[in-house]
Parts: sequence; structure tokens; C-alpha cells
Amino acid sequence: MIVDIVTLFPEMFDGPLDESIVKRARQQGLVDIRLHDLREWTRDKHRKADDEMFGGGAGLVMKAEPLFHCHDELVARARAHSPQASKPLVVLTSPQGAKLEQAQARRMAAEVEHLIVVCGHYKGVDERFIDACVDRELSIGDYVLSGGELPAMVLVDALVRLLPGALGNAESADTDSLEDGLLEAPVYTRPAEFRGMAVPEVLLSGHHARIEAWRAAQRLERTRRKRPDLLEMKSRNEG
Ligand code: 9D3
Repeated sequence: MIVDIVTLFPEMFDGPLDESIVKRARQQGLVDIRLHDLREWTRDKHRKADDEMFGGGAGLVMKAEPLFHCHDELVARARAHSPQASKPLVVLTSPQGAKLEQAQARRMAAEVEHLIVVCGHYKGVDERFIDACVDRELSIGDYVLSGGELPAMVLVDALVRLLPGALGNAESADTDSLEDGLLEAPVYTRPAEFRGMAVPEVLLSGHHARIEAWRAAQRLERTRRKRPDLLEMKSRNEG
């Protein structure tokens, strides 16, 4: 997978995409993540990537011109490099977007070869860029962040760990919670007793069938207690 990230704040991406699973996936060549500083795509002498809103209103709007220049160049490079490949999917991180869910992350990880993520910021993005170039707007939830950079990192992390080969055996993805709509059972590691708190006896029993039955019951009970909304969704989906 190729991921081009277009942002006014490329330094924000130093770190989160250089650790753990994403770092290893990049080293393995499973994903090529490229950062693009939107200011580099301005053509005026002040290199202005944002400007005041037409019609009045507080806050700056990301200008169409550098966004179009950057977008057109990334798409042209992709075509030149692999003329037969499908065109990149252009995603804008935006509070107006549909909320990213695991099922969509699954689909995107399986189907998208080349992703361009444009990070919104300030009051938003000139609507002409959205109309002409953006395939999909994505939010990560209904709370206000200062920009679309963290959501872009969330999206990339959610996708990259789903790429075939990205997870080691220890992290295996197919037993992930959310996939079947239930939370995971509680987990413990050594020591078997800590400050008077014991690990549930059944987990030390070595009795595989009993352990699996206990875990299944725990998953249901915990989901009922902590995330009843998931159970309602599940019964709706299965009903
Ligand atoms: C004043 C109206 N606001 C829209 C709800 C303006 C606004 C607030 C915050 C415009 C941009 C932002 C910055 N946030 C994002 O760009 C963003 C975001 C978010 O704030 N929450 C969850 N997901 C996302 S994806 C991009």
C-alpha cells in the first residue's frame, strides 16, 4: 500500500508512524508512507496555504490552489509509475466525515492500493477542492480536535496493521475484539498473585475447554457491563 499524507504540519507525524507495528510494516515494505508539506505546493512568495473566509467569519480556510497542485502532482506521479493501477483514493480528514469504523478499515486495507490522505485544519478546506478531488471525508468521532493530523495517523494505523503480514503471531488480527462485536476477556500475566489479588483459578488450570468457556462468558458479561451499545448493534446486525 502507498499512503501519501498531505499536511500543514508534517513534523506531527514524526514518532507515531515510526514505532511498533507500523514501523515494522514500513521496514518490511508492506506500506510506503510519504509525507507532503502543503506549504511546498504554494506558489506565492509568502507561501500561504490558508486565508480568510469569504463572507466573513473567524478562522482561516485552507486554500484550494496548493491542495489542487499537490493532488494533481501525486495523481500524475502515480499514473506515471504504474499506468494500469487504479487511481488513488483521496480521503479528507474532517469533522464532517462519516465516522471511521473497523468494517470500513477492513475494506480499505483489502481494496485500496494507493491512499492520499489530506489533513484538514483550521475552519476547514475550500469546498472546491472537496468537490473536485475528495472521494471520502472521514472523522474519527464526535469531539473537536485542533486538526486532521491525529485522525490521519489513526486511519493509517488502523489500516496498516490489517495489511497481510503486518502482525506477528503474537498480535494476530483475526481474534480481535470488535470483529464479532464483543469485548475481549480479561487477561493476566505473572505473578499468579499480586498484592493479594489472585489470577482467576480457571486460567491456571490448564483445562483448555473450561478456559474457553470462561472466556466466552466473560466476554458477554463485560460487553453487557462496559459497552451495552455493542450488544444492541450485534443483535440488530444478526436479527
Ligand atoms: C466550528 C465548526 N467546527 C466544525 C465542527 C470547525 C472545525 C473544528 C475542528 C474544523 C476543523 C476542526 C479540526 N478537526 C479536524 O480537522 C478533524 C476531526 C475532529 O476534530 N474530530 C474528529 N475527527 C476529525 S477528522 C478531522
